[in-house]
Order: sequence, then C-alpha cells, then structure tokens
Amino acid sequence: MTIEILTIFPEMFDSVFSSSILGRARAQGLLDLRTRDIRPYSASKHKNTDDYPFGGGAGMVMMAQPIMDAMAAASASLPGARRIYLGPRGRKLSTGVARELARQESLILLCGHYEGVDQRALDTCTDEEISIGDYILTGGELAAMVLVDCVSRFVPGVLGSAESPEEESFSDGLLEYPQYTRPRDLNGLAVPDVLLSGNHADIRRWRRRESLAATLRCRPDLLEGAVLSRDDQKMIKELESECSSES
Ligand code: 4G3
Repeated sequence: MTIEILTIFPEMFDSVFSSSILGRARAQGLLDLRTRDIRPYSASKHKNTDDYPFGGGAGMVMMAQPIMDAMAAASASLPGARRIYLGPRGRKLSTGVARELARQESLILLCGHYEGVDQRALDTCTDEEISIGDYILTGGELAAMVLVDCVSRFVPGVLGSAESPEEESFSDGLLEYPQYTRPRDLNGLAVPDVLLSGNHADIRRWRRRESLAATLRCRPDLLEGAVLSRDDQKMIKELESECSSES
C-alpha cells in the first residue's frame, strides 16, 4: 500500500515512519510511506502557505493554491488514490474505517494547519474528511500519523505472519484481557494460576471472561456492537450479578 502525505512539516514524520512496525513494513516493501512538502508549490514570492481570512477574525487560513498544486502533483504520481483531509469535521476514525481504508491501493492525506484550509481546496481536491476524535490539534500531522499507523495494521503482512489485527482489542468489539510475562512472582505479585495450568480450554475461557468483564466495567457502551455467543451472554449475566453483589 502507498500513502503520500501533503504537509508543511514533512520532517515530523521521519521517526514515526522509520521506527518499530512501520519501519519494518517499509523495509519489507509492504508499505510505501512518503511525504510531499506543500511549501515549494506556493506561487508567492516568499513561498507563503497561509493568509488572513476573508471576513476578518483571528488566525490564518491555509491558501488554496499551494494545496491544489501539491495535490495535482500527488494525484499524478498516484492516479486513483483516495484523497483524505484530516480534520475535526470528518467521519470518525474507527477499526471499521481503518479496515476499509487498508483495502485501498493508495491514499493521499492532506494535513491542515492554522485555523483550517481554504474551503475551495477541500471541495475540489479531497474525497472525504476524517477525524481521529473530538478535539483540536495544532495541525493535521499527528492525526495523519495516527491514521497511517492504524490503517497499516490491516495491511496483510505488516504485523507479521503470527499476529493478526483481528485478535486484538476492538476487533470483536471487546476490550483486551490482561497479559503477563516472566517472572511468575514479581516481589509477591503473582500471575493468575490458570495461565500456568497448561489447560488451554480453561485459559481461553478465562481470557474471554476477563475481556467481557473489562468491557462491562470500562466501556459498557461497546457491548451494544460486540459479537457475542450464548456463552458470552451467560458470562455477562454472571458478571453483572457478581458486580451488583459487591459493595
Ligand atoms: C482546525 C485534525 C484545525 C480545523 C486536525 C484543521 C484535529 C483533527 C485543523 C482544521 C486538527 C482531528 C488542524 N485537529 N480531530 N488540526 O482529527 O480543518
């Protein structure tokens, strides 16, 4: 999968795209992550990319011209790519949206700054707006990094052959069960016995119960959209009665 990011701060992406799983996936040729600096596309004498808002008011607005020209160059290098603007008005990023975007061959991400972007650039040069959550950032760059990271997990091979994004938190709509590693005894803090029992059916049942318990306790709203078996529903009933009998 190829993702090209249009930004006035391309250097912000260097360490994130070179480290850990994204760095490995790029080295393996599974991901092609590139940035395109918007500033050189500015036709103005001083290569400005922002200007004062028509109608007045505080702050600056990113000019349409440099973005439109940078987008034209990006689209020529990646014909047919889905063009996404990262902004607070967008459709909210979720596991489902990430899974859908990972099926695309290529994406172009536009990062805005200041108080926003001239609406004409958004109207003519982007296909959709996506938000990573209900808060404002100083720029769209961090939002683009979050989207790239989240989408990349669903690109086949990126997590490695043993790991699957479908086994992690949220894929079945539930929160994760607790995990432990060595030592067995950490200054008196023990690991739950069942995990050392070697009984894989018991371990699977314990983990499912812990996932359901964590979801019920921390994010009961998620149970609405979760995929639940008869056994799951029985366990939830048990957990609810245990919970109401606690003080
Ligand atoms: C204001 C994305 C700020 C308007 C970008 C862009 C939050 C998100 C910005 C605008 C951002 C988000 C840049 N802040 N919630 N900052 O995904 O169009």
